[in-house]
Amino acid sequence: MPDLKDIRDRIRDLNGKMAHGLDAAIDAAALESFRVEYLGRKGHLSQLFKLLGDVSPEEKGEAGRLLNELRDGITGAFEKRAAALSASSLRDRLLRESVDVTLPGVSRPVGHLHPLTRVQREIESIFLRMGFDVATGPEIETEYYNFEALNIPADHPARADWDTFYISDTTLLRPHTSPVQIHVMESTSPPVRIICPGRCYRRDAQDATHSPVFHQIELLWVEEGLSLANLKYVLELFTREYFGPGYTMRFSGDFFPFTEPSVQVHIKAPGATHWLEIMGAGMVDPAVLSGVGYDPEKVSGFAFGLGIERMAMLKYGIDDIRAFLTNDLRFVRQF
Ligand code: FA5
Repeated sequence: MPDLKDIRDRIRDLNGKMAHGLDAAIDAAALESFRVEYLGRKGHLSQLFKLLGDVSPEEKGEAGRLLNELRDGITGAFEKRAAALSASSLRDRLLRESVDVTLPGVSRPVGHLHPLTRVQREIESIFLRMGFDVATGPEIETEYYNFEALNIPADHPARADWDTFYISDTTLLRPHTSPVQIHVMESTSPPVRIICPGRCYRRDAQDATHSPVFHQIELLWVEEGLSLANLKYVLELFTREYFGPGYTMRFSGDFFPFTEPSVQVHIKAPGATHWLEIMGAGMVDPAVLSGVGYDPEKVSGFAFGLGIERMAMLKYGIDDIRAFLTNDLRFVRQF
C-alpha cells in the first residue's frame, strides 16, 4: 500500500525524468512523443494517479493535492516548450525564406506589336472611322467562292494567276481576300460597307516586293448610286489619312473578272523615283452582284484589295518585303 512518502518519491523521480525528456524534445515529433509518454492516457502521470486509489484515507487528500500540482507543473512546462519550439521553427522558416531585396531584379523586356499588325490596325481604324465594318472569312476557300462567284469560270485564263495551293480537288488556300465579299453579300442586303483583313497565299516567286504569304485588306461598298468617283474619293481620303502629305496616288487601267472597269493604284513616296502598286480596285461587276441576289439595275458598288506589306513598306521606307518574315530583331525593334 503506497503511503505519502512513496508518492513524494515518485513525484520527485518523475519531475527529474520529465526535465530531461523536455530538454530532449527538440522538434515537433519529439514533443508529441513526450506528450504521449507523460500526459497521455497510459502515460506516467496517469499511472501515478492510479496509485491514489490505494493510499490510506488520511493521506489521500495531501497525495491528491501533490499529484494535481505535479500535473499542472508538467502541463505548464510542456506548453512553454511547445510555444518556444514553434517560435524557433518560425524563425528558421523566415530565415530560410528571406529575400534579399537589395539584389537586382529579373527584368522582363516589354514587347510590342509587329509592324504588320500595327499597320493593319491603323488601316482598320481609318475605315472604321469612315463607317465601314470589319468582316473576316476562311483562309481555306472553295473554288466557288474563290473563282465562280467572282465571275471566273473554270476555263477563264485569269484563273491561272490565282489557282495556287490546293488542299483538295475543290478547296485551296485563298490567293486574295475577295471571296469574303461574296460571303458577306450572300448574308446581308445592301447597303454593304465592309473591310476584310486577312492572310493570302500565292505561288509568286519571292523577291523584294512579293512573298508567297502576305496580307490584304479588301474593301467593299455596295449601295444605290455609287460610281468610280466615289471610289477615287474614298481612296484619296484614305491615302491622305494613312500617309500624310507628300505622297502621290496614281490610277491606271487593269483587268479583274469581278470588277468593271478595273484599276490599279500606285503610290509614290515623297522624293521617291518609282511607284509601288498597292492595290487592285474597280466597280463590282454586275454579274457578281446578280450572283448573290442583288439587283445590278438598282445598286452598284466598288471594291479594292490592298497589300498590307506594301503599305508598311511605303510608309516606313522598308525596301525588301522579306524583312517582315526573317525574325531579325534589329528590324522589328525599329518599330
Ligand atoms: C487582287 O488580289 C484582287 N483581288 C484585288 C481586287 C479586289 C481588285 C477587289 C478589284 C476589286 P492583285 O493580285 O493585284 O489583286 O493584288 C492586290 C494587292 O495585293 C497588290 O497590289 C499587292 O499590294 C498585294 N500583293 C499581291 N501579291 C502579292 C505578293 N505576292 N506579295 C505581297 N503583296 C502582294
